[in-house]
Amino acid sequence: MSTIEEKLTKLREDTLKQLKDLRLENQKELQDLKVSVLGKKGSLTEILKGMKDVSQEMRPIIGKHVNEARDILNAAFEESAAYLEEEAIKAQLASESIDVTLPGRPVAIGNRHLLTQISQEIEDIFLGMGFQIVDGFEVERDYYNFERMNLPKDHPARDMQDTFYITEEILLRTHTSPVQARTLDEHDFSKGPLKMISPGRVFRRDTDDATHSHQFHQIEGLVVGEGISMADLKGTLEMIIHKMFGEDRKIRLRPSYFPFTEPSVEVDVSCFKCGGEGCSVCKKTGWIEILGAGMVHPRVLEMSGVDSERYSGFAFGLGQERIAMLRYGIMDIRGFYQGDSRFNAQFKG
Ligand code: FA5
Repeated sequence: MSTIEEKLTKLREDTLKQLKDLRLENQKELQDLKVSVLGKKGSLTEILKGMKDVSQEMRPIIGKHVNEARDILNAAFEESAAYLEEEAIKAQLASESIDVTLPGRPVAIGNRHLLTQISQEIEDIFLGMGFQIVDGFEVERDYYNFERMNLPKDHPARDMQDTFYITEEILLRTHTSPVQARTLDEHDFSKGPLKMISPGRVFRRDTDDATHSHQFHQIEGLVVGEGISMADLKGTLEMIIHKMFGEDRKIRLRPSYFPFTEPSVEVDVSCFKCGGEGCSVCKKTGWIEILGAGMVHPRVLEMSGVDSERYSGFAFGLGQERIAMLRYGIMDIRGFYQGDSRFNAQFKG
């Protein structure tokens, strides 16, 4: 056997043994070994350098052995690489296995915002009485927000509801009352009386304090038909307030002024904090105002082309935040808008 053949055999045996002993996690070790054996500067190339000393007739034989050794080693490297890869995948799968017997993680279930709950509850009560629910525009025309509510330009009562103007003619609505004019325009009285409520967001240039916000929610109510009287208004208001706050809650109707109703009233409910004694929440009066109401002003009907001699109606606008505050003893209106889930989670509905 020539020296080259001996070297080849030894290289083959050593390499195969090394491959066997290779640590499983070690792809890099495998790669290094391959380079050191089969690479350009590897042991096989080194052995081949001895070919120049081999006789002419022996060269093809030795050459064949070299090729054989190279093929065997290449195949062994490929096999080891595949084996290592497979083992690595197995190890990864084992470490990531799912234990289906473990209990599941509880999913946090949220709840509707308290203001949504209040408006849905009120909607349900009125739907049960045959009212329709109407949507209005938060960005409204001065014409509907004021003029059609009997507040012509420069009317002093506009000062009660200053707002945010987008242009001279377009503003953020100060109340849900413009929906009255829009639905009166549409309603066909030959088909029966108009009975609607309209919940939504309104805006005012009010100073924010514990009970006032520059953005809040109202629910407008409107009933127009033949023979509708103040007694219907009072009965409806008493019914809704008792349903929302309980039969024993005290209610007070105070004469008031709104340009779009005549006569007008303001409705107060006895204070949730002091029960009527007088405290900081009710500003020492014992009462908290929750809504404005009245008999629809004949001019509002006429502007929609409704015959005010034949038809009459009542309207009201209640503050949703006030209702929620009264009901749950919420001391600060700002809690509704801060997006703190701890606030909302208290009212699971
Ligand atoms: C009005 O807005 C009238 N449009 C209501 C009305 C409708 C009267 C139909 C007659 C007929 P007022 O400005 O009083 O009225 O507001 C109605 C209710 O909204 C108040 O009773 C109060 O509960 C609530 N409210 C008013 N201003 C604020 C505010 N800044 N923050 C929170 N709630 C408010």
